[in-house]
Amino acid sequence: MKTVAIVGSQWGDEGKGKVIDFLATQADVVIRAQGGNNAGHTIVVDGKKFALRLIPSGILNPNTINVIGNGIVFDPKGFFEELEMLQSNGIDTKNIKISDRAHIIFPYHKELDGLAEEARGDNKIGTTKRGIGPCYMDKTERSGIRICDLMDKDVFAKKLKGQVEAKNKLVKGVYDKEEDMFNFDEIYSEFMAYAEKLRPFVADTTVIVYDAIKAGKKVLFEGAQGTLLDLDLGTYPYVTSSHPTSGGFAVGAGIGPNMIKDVVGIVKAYTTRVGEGPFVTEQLNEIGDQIRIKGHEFGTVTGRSRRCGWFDAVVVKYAARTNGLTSIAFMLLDVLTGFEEIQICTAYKCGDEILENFPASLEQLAKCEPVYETMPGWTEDITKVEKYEDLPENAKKYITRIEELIGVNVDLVSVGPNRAQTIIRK
Ligand code: 2SA
Ligand code: MG
Repeated sequence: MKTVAIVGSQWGDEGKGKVIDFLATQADVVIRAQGGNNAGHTIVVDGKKFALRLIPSGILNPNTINVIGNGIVFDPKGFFEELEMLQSNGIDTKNIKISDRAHIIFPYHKELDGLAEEARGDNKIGTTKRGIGPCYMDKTERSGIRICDLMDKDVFAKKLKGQVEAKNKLVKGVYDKEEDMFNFDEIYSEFMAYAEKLRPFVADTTVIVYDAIKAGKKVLFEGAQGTLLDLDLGTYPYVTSSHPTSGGFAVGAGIGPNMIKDVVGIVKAYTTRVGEGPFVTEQLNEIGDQIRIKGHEFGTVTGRSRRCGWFDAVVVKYAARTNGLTSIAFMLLDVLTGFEEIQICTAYKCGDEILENFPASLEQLAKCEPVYETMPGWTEDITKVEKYEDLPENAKKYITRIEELIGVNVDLVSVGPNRAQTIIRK
């Protein structure tokens, strides 16, 4: 391992946490470069569970530097809740570095996230309501407030005043609120208290990441969400507002793309998604229910039950191409144990047309039917298998077929939630 990026290759929740946890124990630096506390994974150490949302997964290793990069939208309230949770469990949290360029999530972003969702009605995106979209809106609109602004109380007061006024006008003008919803003094004093506590963590993280890579350190980019939730490449508008793809990690950490050597795609043995939007291989039947129950397919942040379906090779091929995947970690294979037959979607049938590549238009995607290839299933318990050769023949056939379809090697297979339930192939 040198410089490795971990990306979700589907709609998130592919099991990135397990691979990241595994690699984070060896990493010198772990970086989060996009999104915010809309991400979430649970890491288990010595039987103890830690639910992380914003703080990088290297935090459980006292010598690892944990970077919250410039591409992050930073919620100080969420950050301190997580920090206190870790500290009360005796975890050393001094090695956290927060980019002075990261944008800050304010209470009005969270309110606006909820109001926008309500206004969308039947077209709602199904956001996590963490204020992610509205904060990135301010960033791209160039009115956002960054950590470096918060470090200077006069600059901060001026910018915040402007934003509170603008947001009050917005809720009255667009959302028909009769009164102001946001109060400058309240927000100012809450955030000034955060400012002093944040100061020791704040740094130009682009230098830290660059120097670490130049020095040959082991650097891990911890992706959140997944390729199909990417603002540019995902199922727009049912996407998140950041770039959870390998290109996004370079920008979000402030380094050149050629500094990221390996890109590991985390791929679930089937497909899930939370939130709205077309999903070609979705199984709204007992198959979907069986996958959901066996795979515990409920969100770690919002607890929402996930939509489940068969493996979609069109999606993963797209992820392999757009991320430049160099390797695949194949997760949750054990969840498929017991199905007599397993389907792989190899293409989409859209009217008379066969699509090999994932389409841009959701209207077209909604009309697509899956073209399935049927593979024989297996019944053997695979949760204790340690060597690839010892997997049932049909499980190996399933993996080989997926490698052929995607054109990337499966180097890791996960057969259960624990660290030991991981088969490394090379
Ligand atoms: P938002 O809140 O603006 O980012 O929501 C926009 C869409 O993106 C989806 N979304 C996610 N989908 C799956 N996993 C997510 N994060 C955690 C993770 C979730 C979890 O990385 O594992 O386990 O609870 C995530 N974050 C955002 C969201 O559903 C909307 O469709
Ligand atoms: Mg998750």
